[in-house]
Amino acid sequence: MRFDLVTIFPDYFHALDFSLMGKAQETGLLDVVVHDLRDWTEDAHRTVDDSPYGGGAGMVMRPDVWGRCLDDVLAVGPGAAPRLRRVLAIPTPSGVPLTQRIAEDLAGANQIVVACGRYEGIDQRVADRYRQDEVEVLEFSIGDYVLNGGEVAALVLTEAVGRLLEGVVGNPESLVEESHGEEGLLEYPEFTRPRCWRELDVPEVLLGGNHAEIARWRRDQSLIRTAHRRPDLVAELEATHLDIHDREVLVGAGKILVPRRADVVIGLARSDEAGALARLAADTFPMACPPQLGETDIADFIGVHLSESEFTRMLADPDDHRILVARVKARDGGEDLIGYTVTVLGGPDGMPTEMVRPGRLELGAAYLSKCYVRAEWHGSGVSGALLERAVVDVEARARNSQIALGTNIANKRARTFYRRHGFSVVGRRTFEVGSVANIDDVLVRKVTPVVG
Ligand code: 6GU
Repeated sequence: MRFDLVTIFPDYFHALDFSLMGKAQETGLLDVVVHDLRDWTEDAHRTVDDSPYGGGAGMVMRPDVWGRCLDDVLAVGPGAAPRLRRVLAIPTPSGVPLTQRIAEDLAGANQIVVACGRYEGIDQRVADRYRQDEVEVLEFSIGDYVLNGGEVAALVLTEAVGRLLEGVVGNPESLVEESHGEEGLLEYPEFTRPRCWRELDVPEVLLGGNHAEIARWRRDQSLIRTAHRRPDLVAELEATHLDIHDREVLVGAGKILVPRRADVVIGLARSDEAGALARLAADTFPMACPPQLGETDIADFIGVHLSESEFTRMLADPDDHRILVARVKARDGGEDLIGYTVTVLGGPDGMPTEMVRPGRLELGAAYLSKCYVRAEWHGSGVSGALLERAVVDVEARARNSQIALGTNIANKRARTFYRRHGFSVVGRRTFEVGSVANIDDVLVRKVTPVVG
């Protein structure tokens, strides 16, 4: 591959004599030729620019000087080899954004000529004329900021394309596992020795040899980073490439993709949300009930346990009743509550004593008494994100070593969900809904209190 870099500052490109680009030039994988545009001027002052037609600040580079130069460098016209793939790349802040995809495409060219403009740029007819000469013309930008000239962008293009040529980068594997890979996710963070540096520890999971766990952690980090740093990339993600765990992680980072794209925030319920919580609870509670339960029994339960005044009471006691909600931006600009959890941290009447199973369920366990998401958002990952946030919240309060819950034995969906989140069945309890005594599985998960 041959690069011809045309500039009025040839010294800029000494940078390409170092490191992998320097080695690629020495070994002949890469041929970089730098040209001084002023060699194609014809006046004593070696002038390359003039004032813009139509007025305005700054100077514009003359097409006639560029034309003589590019004719020579591209060897267009009679005698040119037509099968060669030639590209004229023109750096400009108004060009198309340079991407890895474009770099990969350009790596298949035979010759790339980069025309570095200074001042306000190059007369537009230069790009337009060479397009007619069966040269691929690419006006490109390297980001949304303004540089003084195209030289730095030319360096960027040369390195981005050059490193993709076979043999330039020693280990070709390092070309595939990088940010902006096939998946469209940013790379996960990397760590090396020392294990503890300035009181910062390397994440524990990376120190063990559990490769599945490490892969999972790294993917989580990639998803979270991408959501926080590059929402534009999240918008491009293919929902079908994301499993339920991926979706839960993305929800924790503020992004829902399924069933429709939305921004979501999980946080503690506010004291003025008792009414909204009661409505959400009344809408979602019936879904967890077994089919044989009558409507009046369900309505009785909702009236007694899920009333606005019950939520007001719980919200007034945030030390013991932790209520987390998931909020999405509503179409009218407001917010909708789409899911919630209630965790009772304990104290004398915290854990329902009928749930306690000595040796398996501790008296001091936190009790996840509610975890519900509106039916239209099932499969979004919101419930898993809420549950994991509830666990973190329990851990942060450092009062409990377990979290326990009950779910109707007929609710297979719930049992599968809680198992996937590290819960296991330790026994059963009865759970009254209206006049009916139902049988629940009791499930438990260990939590690790955060000390300090
Ligand atoms: Cl390619 N050229 C200049 N002058 N400024 C830029 C740019 C290019 N890309 C971003 N800013």
